Amino acid sequence: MFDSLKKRLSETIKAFSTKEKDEYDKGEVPSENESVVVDEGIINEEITYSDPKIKDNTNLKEKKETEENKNKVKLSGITKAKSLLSKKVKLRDSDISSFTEQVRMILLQSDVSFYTTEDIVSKLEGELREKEFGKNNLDQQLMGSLRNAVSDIIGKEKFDMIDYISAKVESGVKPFTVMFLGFNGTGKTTTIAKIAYNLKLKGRSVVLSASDTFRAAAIEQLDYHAKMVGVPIIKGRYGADPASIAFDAIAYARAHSTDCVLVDTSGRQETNKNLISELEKIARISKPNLTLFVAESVAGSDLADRIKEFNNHIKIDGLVLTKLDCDAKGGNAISVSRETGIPIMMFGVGEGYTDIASYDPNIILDSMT
Ligand SMILES: Nc1nc2c(ncn2[C@@H]2O[C@H](COP(=O)(O)OP(=O)(O)OP(=O)(O)O)[C@@H](O)[C@H]2O)c(=O)[nH]1
Ligand SMILES: [Mg+2]
Repeated sequence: MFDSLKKRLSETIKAFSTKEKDEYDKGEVPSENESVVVDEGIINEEITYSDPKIKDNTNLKEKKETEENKNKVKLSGITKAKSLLSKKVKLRDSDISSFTEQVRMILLQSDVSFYTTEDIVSKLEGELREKEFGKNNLDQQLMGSLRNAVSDIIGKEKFDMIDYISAKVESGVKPFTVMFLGFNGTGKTTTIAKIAYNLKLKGRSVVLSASDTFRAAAIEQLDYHAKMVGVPIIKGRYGADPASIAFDAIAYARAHSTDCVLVDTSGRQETNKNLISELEKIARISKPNLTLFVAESVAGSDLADRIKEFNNHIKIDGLVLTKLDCDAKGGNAISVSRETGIPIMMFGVGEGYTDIASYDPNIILDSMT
């Protein structure tokens, strides 16, 4: 996951760390700011040591000024020597800028959105200017700073879809209805099968609603999964009103005391007015407790805008980001939630029924750093 992003970031960080370490070893760091880490004890010691010499002189004031100047020169040398020993430096502003510029380019080329990239880079810059870095393992320290900057953007909250639905059912929201929307071929039907499988593992009863009556073979596909997972399915004929199928599925759930109804819908582009109004009708009739938008993590940098357009018609509660296992760039996993204001609630990480992952920001951080 995120192979190209991870590789490019780690190469850039390694090259920068090696260059800084070389300069450091040559005594060239720091120079621009003289921003060194100073041990107060050593400075005080040196000043105390020079005081008796000053006292020996008759023209005390004049001599003191000369000695103070000497001390300053001496102090600067001591400080520098001490900084080399203490192995901690602040990075030069010019170095920070050239480093963060490279990070900016990598993030943008990895489909992280413009504003999210700017946020990450400015947080990273802030930390690099503030922090003092040890000479050794500089690459790991920089990676840690980048991780902090991204973590600030994606948050620390985890979300477990299966536990969430189970808790809702236990609190009396029954049947708990989930409606799945998304563009064509993003993994809606497969995600429904995965969620049904995992709910069943937790002892929850599930019924599927085959409300994609539009795409050829969509009903057979959901039927196949229903059989494999071992859950009932409510289906009609192709061209039938998808909202009426969802209505029947909810009625079935009420009659059979079924915990959850998972409503499949047909894939569509956000601009297709007929299909959007069909979706609005399904939502109106089934009144879902949760509306999930299923999107491919590999969708490209305009994904957030396309989801926002969709959200103008049908209120989306959460995102399921699928095909994370095929995503070399990782940009959407990093920025889509911040850009749309809609939380990612689950990841799809393969084609099998067990290939789902709860939303955990550490999955993103570990995949990129
Ligand atoms: N590698 C990988 N493949 C996935 C994942 N989720 C779904 N797929 C595959 O993506 C393809 C499309 O999945 P579907 O579930 O049919 O997608 P859909 O959104 O229902 O498609 P439409 O109904 O045509 O709009 C299938 O081959 C799935 O096996 C995932 O997380 N990783
Ligand atoms: Mg489908």
